[in-house]
Amino acid sequence: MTDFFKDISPLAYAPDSTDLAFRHYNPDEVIAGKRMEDHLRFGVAYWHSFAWPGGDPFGAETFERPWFGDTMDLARMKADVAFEMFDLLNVPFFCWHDADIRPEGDSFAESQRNFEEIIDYFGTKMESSRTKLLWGTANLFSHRRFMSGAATNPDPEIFAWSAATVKNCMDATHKLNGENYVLWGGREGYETLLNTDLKRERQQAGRFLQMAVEYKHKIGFKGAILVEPKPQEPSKHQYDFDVATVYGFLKEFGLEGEVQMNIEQGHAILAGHSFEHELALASSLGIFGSIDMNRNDYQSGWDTDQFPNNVPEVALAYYEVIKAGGFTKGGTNFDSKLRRQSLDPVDLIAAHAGAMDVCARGFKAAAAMLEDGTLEEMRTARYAGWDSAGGKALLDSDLATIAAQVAAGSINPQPRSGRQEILENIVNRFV
Ligand code: XUL
Ligand code: CO
Repeated sequence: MTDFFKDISPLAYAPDSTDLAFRHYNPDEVIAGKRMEDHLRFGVAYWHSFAWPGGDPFGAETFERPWFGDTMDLARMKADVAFEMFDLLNVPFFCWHDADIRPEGDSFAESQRNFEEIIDYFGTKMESSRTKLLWGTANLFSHRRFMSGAATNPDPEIFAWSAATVKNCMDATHKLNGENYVLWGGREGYETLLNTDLKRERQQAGRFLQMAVEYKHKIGFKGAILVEPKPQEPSKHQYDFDVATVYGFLKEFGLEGEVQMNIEQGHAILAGHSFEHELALASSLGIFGSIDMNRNDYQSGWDTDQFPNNVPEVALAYYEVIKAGGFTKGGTNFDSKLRRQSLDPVDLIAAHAGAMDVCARGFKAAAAMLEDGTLEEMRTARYAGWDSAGGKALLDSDLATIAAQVAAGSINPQPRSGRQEILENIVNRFV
């Protein structure tokens, strides 16, 4: 045991508590036939909670964690504290990048040794922990070698280094029985077209993703491969812009059916969409996988990775998740970091507990809206014409036949209300 969380006890479900507790998240409560914990499948992001030092463009580290430093002993202490927090929160999953968990070595081989040692340390800790791995991923964006991209780099040696890194991260995810493997291409894009061969870079990215899928099958990894779209930041333009763009990319490289989406709230907003738009689109394309539930600050217009705190927004997102059939291998990962003034261990616990409660409230509202059924009935009624004989025949017809019918006067459309305010009022009854 470390003493990092020494004054904090495991959090309980205590709806009337004014102390550190869950007031809405009750893992065992059954909703729509399933335990809340099994619906929501919460995950802690190792990087923001344990590796991020609290810097911003104007100031460096504000968090002075006792495990900060580049030794293996400190990496093990970080793991000890992380698993202590997973226990306090009773959280079922966590996620990592290779770079979050091990010190960088002087060579690839040394980094790999460090990484494998920590993966084995995780493995031992997981034997006596209830927290499992939601996903692993490779950090192919922080080190300066990746400044011009990983798979899309103009230098083939960086492609090779990245491929080797992904191989090791997939092996480790497989070893720890991870449920998914994620690829987010933060620097798979460009700063200026003046120095960029866009066509070549997209080909490299496509081949790289094919290699990851081939390797998954080679090692018998049963988890899902997930791509996480984001339009920009850190690159000015990123190739995995949004769900629609990634779908086109998967089709181009023959990967539809092999790859699903990890959709992040803040990334959807950066792309000019709502979160629920991205979720609904992925579901309609059959590529919905998992979510990163963290919001941006709407004034700054940047990816601030804050813990969720807006119940109505979260409710609309889970509404789409439930309609998509819910999570199978995916879950709700908090890719969220504290504000840099939130220095204390209790801030870390309160941030997660509050986020879990917000998600629980949103999820319950979403399940109740679906159970009530009015929204779905009104949507179905809006499209009823398409279920009529005439509506069905239309799509099998042709322009000339349709034109003749319209000219004969048998088709005479009348505008009908879209009922948006009434629908919004219905949502408001549940949130
Ligand atoms: C960055 C981001 C990443 C991915 C994993 O915006 O969301 O943390 O989730 O690489
Ligand atoms: Co993310």
